[in-house]
Parts: sequence; structure tokens; C-alpha cells
Amino acid sequence: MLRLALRTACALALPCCLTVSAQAHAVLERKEAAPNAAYRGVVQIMHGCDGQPTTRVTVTIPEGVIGAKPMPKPGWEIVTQKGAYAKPYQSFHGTVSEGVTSITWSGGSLPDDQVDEFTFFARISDAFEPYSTVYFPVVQDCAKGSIAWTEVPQGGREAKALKSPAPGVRIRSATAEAPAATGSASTRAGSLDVRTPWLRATPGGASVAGGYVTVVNDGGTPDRLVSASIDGAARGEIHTMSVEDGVMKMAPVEGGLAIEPGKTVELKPGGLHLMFLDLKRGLNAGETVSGTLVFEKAGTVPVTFAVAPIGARALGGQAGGQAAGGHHNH
Ligand SMILES: [Cu+2]
Repeated sequence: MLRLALRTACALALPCCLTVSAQAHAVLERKEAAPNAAYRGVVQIMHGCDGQPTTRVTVTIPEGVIGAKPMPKPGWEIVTQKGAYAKPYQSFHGTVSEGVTSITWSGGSLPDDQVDEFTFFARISDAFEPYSTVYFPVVQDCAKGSIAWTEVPQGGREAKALKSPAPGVRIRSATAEAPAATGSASTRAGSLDVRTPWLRATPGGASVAGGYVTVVNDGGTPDRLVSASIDGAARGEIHTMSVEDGVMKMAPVEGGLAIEPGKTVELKPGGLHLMFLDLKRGLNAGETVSGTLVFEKAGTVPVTFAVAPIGARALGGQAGGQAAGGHHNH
């Protein structure tokens, strides 16, 4: 088996590479899943093996992920392996004790300079703790050579420290699934209560969106919001907004935003806010967008942002027009 040196060109060329598994060529499109719910796994192959076309992709379905079924793919043959689960799981149709344990697509040829997706559906059982990560090892075989994206971080190491990390999916907490669009969504993370994350819909062509959330620290120790991300945006920043000489100005918050014990920090239009940059697509009112907030102590908190209309002052509020946000100047 050929183990490749990772090419730096990847980091420059593709937005995939901005995410945690920095240089992985095999990634999962959806990096979060709800426990005890359906999961649509899309394995994205971003490169071949050192220039060689990809001819076979095998994904291992981990224990606790049940009822896996591949989606047919024109030009590719599918072979599944079935086996007994380590224990029985509850499913829609009663108890299941066996199922697909690996899926292989072969017979096609994906050139190094093209990308493709290999899709399966499965159910994430209730066997996983909230905020744990489930790994789906992928083996990528090429006309010449092969890469095993099968490394799983051990003992607190980070996935990005690995040379060929297995694609991982983080399990959301059950509370994060509360319907965000109602504005009542609240996610608990340590001593923090993360409430009502929302985004403003973007006007046509805009590549920047404002994000808002309320964080309550009812514990006894300070914490700090250090970063934020949403699906479909290359990066997120935390901004302050102030008026200097009659001009509204924004600036990134250096070193993160302190969340002192006993305090509520409100990120809202006209004040502190999140800013998501380099959007791949526009945001439309009424939809929801998955994202994360990263705190120094509470860690990475998956959240679902509800999208409110362009210029909205609050989730469920009325559009406020130009003056509301100032993101037009960004
Ligand atoms: Cu801003």
C-alpha cells in the first residue's frame, strides 16, 4: 500500500480543506448527526492517489450505525458486506441485530482533478453519547496505489494531527434538535446555555451573513466564545460594532468573547455579532443552517441557526431595513 505525502496544493484549492480534517481527500459532507435519527452519509472524494484516478471506494459502517443502504451510482458497482451487530438495536421495524457493515463502490474511474460523492443512508442508533464522534473509515483505491482514511484519534489527540483521518460525524445533543425556527431553541453545554441562534437571510449575491445568539453562563467560572462556523461558509468571526464619529464600524473581537459567570451575553443586530464570510450560497428566510460555537471551556457546541428575513432585528421579528445591520458595508 502506498502512503502519500499530503500535498499542500489541496489546502489552497478546495474549500473542503478549510474544515477540521485539513488535508483529507475523503470526507463526509455532513459532519453532524442527531442521535437516534436517520443519517445521509455522503463520502466526498476530493483527490485521487498522487495523481492516479480513484477506482474503488469502501466505507466501513461502524457499530451503532444501523440499517445502512447504499445509493446506486451510475457507472459504479456496489457490493455490501453484512454482518451481525455487537448487540441488538431498536429501529422503526422493531429490533435489528444485523445489517450492512461495509459498502464498496467499484468499476468507475474518478480522475484526480474531479470530485465525486458516494452516498448511503443509515440510522444513527441511540448508542452514542451527545458530542461524541462516530468514525466512518474509508479506503480509497486508485489505478495505482491506495489510501486508507482509517485513523481514529486516540486519547485526546485531535483528528487534524492525523495523517489520514477517518471521516468523523459528531453526534448532536438531543436538545440541539429542538425546532430552532420557533426561536425557543436552547442548547446546554457545561455551565452555558446557548439560546436562539439565528442568521440573517442574505440579499442576492451577498457572500457575508450576520449571526446572532444569546449565551447565558450560570456557572461559577468564566468561559470564552472563541470561534463560530456554519455549513457553507468558509469562516466565521466574532465582531463588535461601534459608532465612531457617526460612522458605524465593526472589528473582530481579539482573543475571543468573554462570557463571565452569572452573565448573559447577547449577540444581536447593532452590537456584538457573528459574521460568516465567503458563503457558498445565499441564506433564505425560513431555512435552518447547522453550525458550531466553540468555547474555551464548554468546547464545541453544535447549534442549528434559524434564518430570519433580510434585515430582521430579531428571530421572528420584522425586517428593519438598511440601518439594522451595517453588513452592507462589509
Ligand atoms: Cu461584522
